[in-house]
Parts: sequence; structure tokens; C-alpha cells
Amino acid sequence: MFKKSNELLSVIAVLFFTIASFSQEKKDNQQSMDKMWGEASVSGDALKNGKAKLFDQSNFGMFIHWGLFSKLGGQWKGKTYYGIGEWIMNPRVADIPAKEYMEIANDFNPTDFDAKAIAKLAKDAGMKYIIITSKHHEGFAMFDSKVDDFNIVKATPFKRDPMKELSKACHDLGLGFGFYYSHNQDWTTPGGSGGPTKNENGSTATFEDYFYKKCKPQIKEICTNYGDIDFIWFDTPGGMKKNLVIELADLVKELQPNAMLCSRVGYGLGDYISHGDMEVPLKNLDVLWESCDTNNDSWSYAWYDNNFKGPKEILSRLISTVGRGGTYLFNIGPDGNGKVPETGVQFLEEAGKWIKKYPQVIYGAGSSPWGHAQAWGDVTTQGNSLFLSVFNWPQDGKLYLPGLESEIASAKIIGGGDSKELKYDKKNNWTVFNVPYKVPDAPVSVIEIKLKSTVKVDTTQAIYPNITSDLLTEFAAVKSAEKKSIRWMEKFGEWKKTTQVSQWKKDGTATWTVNVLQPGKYYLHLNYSGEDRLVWKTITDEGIMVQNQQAATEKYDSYPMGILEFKTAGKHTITVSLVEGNSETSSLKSVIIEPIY
Ligand code: FHN
Repeated sequence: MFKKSNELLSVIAVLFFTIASFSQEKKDNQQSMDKMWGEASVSGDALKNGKAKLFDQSNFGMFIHWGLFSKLGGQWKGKTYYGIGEWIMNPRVADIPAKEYMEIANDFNPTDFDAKAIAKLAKDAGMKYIIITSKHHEGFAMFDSKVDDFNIVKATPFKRDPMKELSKACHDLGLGFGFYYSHNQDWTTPGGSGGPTKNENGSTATFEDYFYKKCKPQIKEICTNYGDIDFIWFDTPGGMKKNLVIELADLVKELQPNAMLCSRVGYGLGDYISHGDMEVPLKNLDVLWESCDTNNDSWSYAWYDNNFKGPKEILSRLISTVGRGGTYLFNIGPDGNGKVPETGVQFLEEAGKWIKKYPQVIYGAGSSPWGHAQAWGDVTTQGNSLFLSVFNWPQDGKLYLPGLESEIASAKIIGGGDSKELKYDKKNNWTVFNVPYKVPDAPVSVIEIKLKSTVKVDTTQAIYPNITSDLLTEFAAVKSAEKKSIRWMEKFGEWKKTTQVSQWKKDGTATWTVNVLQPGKYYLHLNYSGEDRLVWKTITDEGIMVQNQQAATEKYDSYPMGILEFKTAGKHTITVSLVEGNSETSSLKSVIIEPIY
């Protein structure tokens, strides 16, 4: 009953990148990126006919970005271009002319590529399928294509078809397999979006030229020559005409009726929603959806990028995605020799060992009945069991769970070791578990709560007595100010997102309803961005007020405001308003309530 809704069919809105994704925006840190994303509805009867089973149940897959750009690794003619490596030829990055870029193929010889090792890595990491770039925006086919010579078999000394090898390795290991294909953007093929505008003979190239000579025939190839395909992951549909997108979707459906189409095909023709890049949503989504994320900052290999997510971060992002009701697609970027960077491999393997111990927390697991994360971790479910995955184990022997209204049949730490029944007290609608001081397991400990009946939960945001509570504006009721989600790039193509409140009118407020267990004094911090110095006022329903001035910069940061007191336990409100400062640019991200020791 906590499972992802089977009613996805009619619903939904999705965000997908439009064509010029990156070229439409003016500055890397431009805050209003909404224009880059469009809406689409998912039409598919995927769940009904069963083809969504792998996606829905496994909750964890491997994404691979690999192409000619991997050979460059973020460097062109001795200069390093920081940001997502697969965009290196784009005018916004190194601006490499198509002809020159295509010559890279002459020296592309990734002899370290080992399909079996990659498939094994995915399996050891607990992933259930692999989706790999068969052709990214650069236009280079990483498979044997008879319709276009700019491919790994014809144009390189390597001459092998790594997609054949990988599809076989996946099938041999019982993993699902799918292809990424950039259907709209093709930067080296005349007529492709972002590609040359003239054919070799000087005549004007149309998108239809590219579409019928290359794109559609190549989709036919990848849907015909690699056995059963579980996913076709189109990307950045942009301004493609609807009839062409329909042609592609129909072709996939005809040739690979069990393949799931991601929403980035365009025009609502996907079977599931692909969420924004590198993003774990804050609230549950009751549809079939996926978050794609990468193991460092770039999708493809970049020589300098060793900012790999450690096992704990991988697991917490995976568990939170499942907790929100989604599936986690996690990317690796093999280098120009075909080798997967060692640190990324090691971290994935460690995460996989944990998943092997706690498969019930991930596979077939449903979303958190709270609808959002907990301060100490997150919750996934199976039947009447709740799995509390604790990323930050409490230091004081108490784990506080707010709002659980159903009766508990049993509560135990699972995963081996001491699995004694946990004692707990009920205070208001909080459950307070007595837990060992010693962290039971690393990097994440799990408590299983079996309920006597189906779950009932009060989802109010909580003020935890022993751990910092971060009240995000996503959960605030806002009056006379504007609440909206913004995206920006840290490095080029490295997306960050937050919900924030800005454009404050005189009486503008952001209000949170909170559930307080422990009355008393707490440190209050506000997380915001802005200019110069700002004065904020925070007031509770009990009339306790904190007003203070602190500095502001264009980057979000948290600033201490003072001490906020709750006189009584129970439900309260916390209301924040801007007293002095630029009412347009002052941007509030969250209220942080920290216990005082
Ligand atoms: O432009 C691409 C990008 O290079 C990368 O492939 C990501 C993965 O989701 N998709 C596009 C941007 O959303």
C-alpha cells in the first residue's frame, strides 16, 4: 500500500531539458531556469501491461556516459574546461569545430573497456540494469552503425562494438539493459540540432535530413541488434516537431514493446518521468519517476573530477529517492581507455555490500508515509513494515520519530548483530526509541518497525529534541511573497536546485507549522542569500520573537539569529519576515532549529 501509485497513467507533469538546454540561458548562475524545462504528461499504460516491473521494483540502475568526449576528459589543446565533460565541443565550452572534433575518433582506442567488469560492477553495486549512451549530443555512435560512418566500429582503431559486448554481459548476468540516445541534438551531423547547417555539398541541411538519414535509422539499429532492450532514454527533445517524436516513440514500441521510454522523449510520450538532473525531490511524488544523478560532478569522465560520492552519500541519496517514491539512476563515466575511475568503483562496491545486507530497504520498497525526509535519515516501506534508515545515528541513546499514529507490533535494529527488541515511549504523537549509543552499522543503520495495522502518520514538520531540524521553504505557507523553485549551475552543467522565498511585500511572511516535543530554548539560524546586510524577524504563535541583522551574499548560507523558545509542547507556528533589505533579492531557503547543549 505504500507502493508507487498504479494510477500514473493519466496524470503527470515532467521536467525535461529543451533543446538548447544550456544555450538558452544567459549566465551559468542565472536563477530562473524554468524556461529550459517543459512539461509533459506520461501517457503509458506501462504498469498495466507489466513492462514497468523492472523499473518499479528495482529502484536502482546504472547510467553510463561514454563517448569521444571521454577521450578528451575535459581538456582541449592543453586547456581544461571545467563542467560536464560531454559538452566540451559545444560553443559554450571549448567550441570545437565539428570537423576537428570528428578527427578525435582516429585515435580513440579504448582497449581497457571490459563489458563484463562493468556489468559485474553494476551487479555488485546492487543495480538491476544499465543504461548507456549509444549516441550523445556529439553525434558519435558508440555502436556499429550501418547508416552513419561516424561510429566506433568504422571510425576508430578500436573497431569493436562495445554496446554488443555490454548488452551481452548484462543479459548474461540477468541485468536489464537500455540505451541513451540524443535524438534532437547532434552537433556533428548536418541538420541535427546544434549541428552544421550545410551539407558537404553546400546545400542547406534540414532537421528532417538528419532525422530520416541518421536518427530514425539508428534507433532502428539499436532496437534491432542488441536483443531485448528494457529502456530507451531519449534526451533533450527541445523544439523537435511532435510528429517526429511520435514516429520515434512508435518505432521503439513496435521493435521493443517492453522497453520503457523516459519522459525526455518529449510530448508526454514517455512511460515514466525523468526528473531534473542531479536532484532528489523533497516531497513524495505518487507517479512512476526516476532521478538521474552522477557519481562525481560531471556525467562523462573529466581528468580533474575526483569528487566522487562516498558510499554513505550514494546510499542516502538512493534511500531518499526510494523514500520519495522514485527510482535512482546513478551514473559512472569510463575514461578514454574505457576504464572506470577506481575511486568511483570502490565506493559503489561498498554501497553494494550494504544493499546486499538490506535488500528489503531498497528493492520493491515503497515511499515514506511521512512524504518527506526525517532529520536523522529517511523511511522506506514493505507491507506493514517501516524501515528507518538512519544516516545520522543519535549521540544520546534516543531516536525520535514524530507523528506515527499506528500501533507498533515490534521494533528492531536489523542487519545482524544485536537484534533485541527496542524499547520505546510514546509522548504526544512522538515515538521515542531507546537505542544503543554505539552506531549499529556503517554507513547506515536500519530499524525495522512492524506495525499492527496499516500505517497512519501525522506528516507535520518536526522539531527534533536532539538533532538539528532544517525547515525548508518547500514546506512553508507563504503570504505576500513569492515561493518558487530555482535552478542554477555550480560548474557548467552541474545543476543545483532549491525552493526559496523572495519578492517580499511589506506584509510578506513564510510560515511553518511544526510539531514540538521538547519545550525550551533552541538556536535559530536562517539560511538565505541576498545583498549587503538583512534584518529578519522570526515569531512563533506563542509570541516569542527573534529579530536580528546579519550579512548576506549571493550564495546561500546559514546565519545565527538568536534563541527561539517554545513554551509548550505540541503544534506551533514559526513565521519569518524580512524587516530590512532588498525585498526582491532577499531569498530565504530554510529555518534551522538547533538544540542547545
Ligand atoms: O545535456 C545532457 C547532459 O549532457 C547529460 O546527458 C544529462 C543526463 O541527464 N542530460 C542532458 C541534460 O539534462
